[in-house]
Amino acid sequence: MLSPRSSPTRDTVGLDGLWRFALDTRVGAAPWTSRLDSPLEAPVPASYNDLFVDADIRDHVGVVWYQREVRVPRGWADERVVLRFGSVTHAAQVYVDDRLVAEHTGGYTPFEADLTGTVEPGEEFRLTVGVDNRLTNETIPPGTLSSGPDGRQRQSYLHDFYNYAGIARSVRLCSTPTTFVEDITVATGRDGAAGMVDYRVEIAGEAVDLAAVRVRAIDEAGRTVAEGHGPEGVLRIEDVTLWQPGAAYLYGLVVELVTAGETADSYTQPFGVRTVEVRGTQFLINGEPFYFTGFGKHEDTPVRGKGHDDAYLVHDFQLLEWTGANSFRTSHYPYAEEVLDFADRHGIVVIDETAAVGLNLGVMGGLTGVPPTPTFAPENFGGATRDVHAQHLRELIERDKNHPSVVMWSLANEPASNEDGAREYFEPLVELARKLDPTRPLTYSAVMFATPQNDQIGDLFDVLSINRYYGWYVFTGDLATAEHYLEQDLRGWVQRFGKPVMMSEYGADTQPGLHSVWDAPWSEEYQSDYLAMYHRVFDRIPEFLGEHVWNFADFQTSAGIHRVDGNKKGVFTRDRKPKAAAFALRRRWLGLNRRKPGSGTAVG
Ligand code: GCB
Repeated sequence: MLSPRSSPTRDTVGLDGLWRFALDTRVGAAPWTSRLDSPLEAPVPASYNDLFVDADIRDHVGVVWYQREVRVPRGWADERVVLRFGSVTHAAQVYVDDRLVAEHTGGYTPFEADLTGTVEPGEEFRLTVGVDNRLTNETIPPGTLSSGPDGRQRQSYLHDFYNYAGIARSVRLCSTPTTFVEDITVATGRDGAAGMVDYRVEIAGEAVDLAAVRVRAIDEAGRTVAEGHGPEGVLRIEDVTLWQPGAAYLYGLVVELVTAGETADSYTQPFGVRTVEVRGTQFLINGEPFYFTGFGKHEDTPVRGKGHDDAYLVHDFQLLEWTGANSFRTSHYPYAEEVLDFADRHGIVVIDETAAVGLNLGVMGGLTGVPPTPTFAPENFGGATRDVHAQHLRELIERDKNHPSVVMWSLANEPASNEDGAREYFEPLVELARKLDPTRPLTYSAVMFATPQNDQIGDLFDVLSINRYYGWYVFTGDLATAEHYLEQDLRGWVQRFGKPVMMSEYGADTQPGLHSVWDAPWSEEYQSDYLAMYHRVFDRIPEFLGEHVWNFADFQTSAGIHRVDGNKKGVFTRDRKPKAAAFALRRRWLGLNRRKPGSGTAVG
């Protein structure tokens, strides 16, 4: 699915701002036939949970309504009119006046509604969106609904981050010609000093048979560097400037549809020329070994929840650069498209993760990891869950396939890969991902109950990403014992699978301002010592290819006795102030990046 962009033949109108807002429990189930009768207004993009001083809204389980009027620009006669949502968490029903025009399930991927013929240029229509935050065994991520003694629904889920909901990304009304570029796929390679650009264009609409496709690649100065004809082909860019970690360079693929000698549609797809490959135990970008330094992140800020915010985007990337991070994982769901565009432009490497977090009933068994009932049983996460997971994977790859910053897909976070049924569940998903994108390696993040001895899926993937909390959830405060078991564990993965291993999570909750001369959990010194212990181990393992600390910043969680106003494993606080560990990481990573070629040239 193409990102909405204006072009000589396309316009976009932003619909962000304040929309009328109401809970369905207060206004009923069918407000789209009329004006929403509510005094509340909610901003788009934002999660709605933290906006109001009202526990009923924060803890609401079910549908909320958003509504606003939209005027279609006068000049859009004879155009195709499309409404585009960056994301609605987790399911949406979209009404134009009283007509249902779109439904979508999956809270972190975009969708569109074609309104051509439904709305009139120059006229206003009432746009109403029902937003459902419920998670079940047939949503990704999954969750469980129950009802309390007061008769109200309760939601529980198997991940710790708070289940923020709402219209968290931008909404746009877009025009395209009636014969239009529907999709573009770009894959790049190298031939000596030249860049090879494999492209495929899909077109749709009224006059598809009459339309010819013309493409050209332009460089950052706008100069044409290669040209081609037809819906697919290979362009050759002589003396190509590569997209590199820490040194981004983007070309544009200008795609034009020509009918009867006229440009019917025009769309420019940014792309970077780079290669990605796992060879032996190395991760190669442009043929050079790449060592990941960075974090697992969250889309999480005060008040806005998971709403996209450009100010935090810019600031977070500044802090990544400041710490010497060259990469991050979109834990635990696809992030806003603006984030990936920014990573493309600024040379930050991304591991792009699906929203499949919590496919693991073992976490309910606490530290024993013994599931109360098998995770992959049909009544839990069976074929129906996998179908939804597959659909989500399709939407993710379709959305993000052209981003040079995205170097690997992560299919799930901490699934029960140690349980029977895991292989049957994941094998078809791995096949699907490889079919949809043969160019990028695959990984998943392994939970602590999945060991080198009992994991059932590691051989299906290219990189083993390991989440471990030795020294935190186990051997708390005893870093010497933690160091011993961590090393044994990581070496076990290398030995069994012979694949590259990286740490996709390691971290310790830390209260800023708490200090101690002892190994005292929660103190700033303990977080630094804990990370330093992990780094000693990583540096002893040659097959190791990267370290992503959990987490970049503190983030909000659901209520729980082991969380005090959220998860505090951030190296930065929720409002992005550094804890002591941030300075320690900065010293290590800026030093590492200087020593290891291809690790990105983060600026000191
Ligand atoms: C994990 C999860 C992550 C949690 C983290 C923690 O293993 O992948 O989502 O936030 O542990 O801090 O407990």
